[in-house]
Amino acid sequence: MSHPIILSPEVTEARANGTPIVALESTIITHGMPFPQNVETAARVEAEVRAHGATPATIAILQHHIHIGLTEAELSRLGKARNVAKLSRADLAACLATGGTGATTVAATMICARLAGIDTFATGGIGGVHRGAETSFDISADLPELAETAVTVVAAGAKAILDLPKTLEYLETRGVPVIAYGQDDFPAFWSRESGLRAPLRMDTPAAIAAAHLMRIRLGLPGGQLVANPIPPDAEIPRDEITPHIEAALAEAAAQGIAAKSVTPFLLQRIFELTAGRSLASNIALVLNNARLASAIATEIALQRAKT
Ligand code: PSU
Ligand code: MN
Repeated sequence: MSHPIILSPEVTEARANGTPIVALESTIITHGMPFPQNVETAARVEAEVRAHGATPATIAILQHHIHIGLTEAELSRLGKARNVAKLSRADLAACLATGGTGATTVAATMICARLAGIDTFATGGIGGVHRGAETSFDISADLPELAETAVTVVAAGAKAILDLPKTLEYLETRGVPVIAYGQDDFPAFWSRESGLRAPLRMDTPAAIAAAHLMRIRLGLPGGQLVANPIPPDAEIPRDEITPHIEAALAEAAAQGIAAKSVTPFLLQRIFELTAGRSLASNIALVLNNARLASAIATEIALQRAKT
């Protein structure tokens, strides 16, 4: 039986021409940013990938199919729609089977990218181990997915709404390479530094591409997390963002927010509490990740052609 996949015309053409493809997630559009900035940002991220020699493939579930690449109309419909399901590994198949509309998280986007033969994926921040996970057991399905699915994910690290030391410990346990790009410190989304040293550091897209291909040669099933620091001019100082994070976490606890609602609730509250500031930074770092992912995808294609 074949996979229920529909490639956009642009992705079909890229496949035919051998143009490198960069996967993009859709939960950042439906649950990570407010309308209309979500649709504008999605279009700008796609344009950034094209400007750097690769083809964007935003992934979402529409009418029983995994869409690899969305048309402009599909993208803006998704960005405006309400009640779009947030899909991770647990709910991807059920949404496809019932014909619902679904946005893919990092975990589900990795699964779909792998099925479509795409190696590289750019996003903003990944899910991780939540603070208080020792009692709530809230660990994002993004983390075990990185251990299982061979896609290189470029993110700006993880948000400080999470427990970053526990997130790094989990990834180490599951054998996921965490590679800081161009620095030693693991970046913390709005901040270039978290105060935690990343387990690995690489300074070029070529090195990241070579490591990706070597994992495949070794038969190692998982992916790589590339942690790309936010550009300096878009950074928000840690003491500025910390009180807003604390406030959002306290509200989530008071309102008993649980399971898959936790991350969207925190993201939305932090956007509201910081007004435009965090959104502008968020957009800048996603564009920055799209550029790096395009360079990595290009290198993977070049190096693969040589072997
Ligand atoms: N973190 C962000 N921005 C996001 C997300 C996380 O800074 O948009 C989204 C991504 O789609 C990620 C998902 O895969 O939230 C993780 O949700 P959860 O913590 O419920 O696994
Ligand atoms: Mn969770």
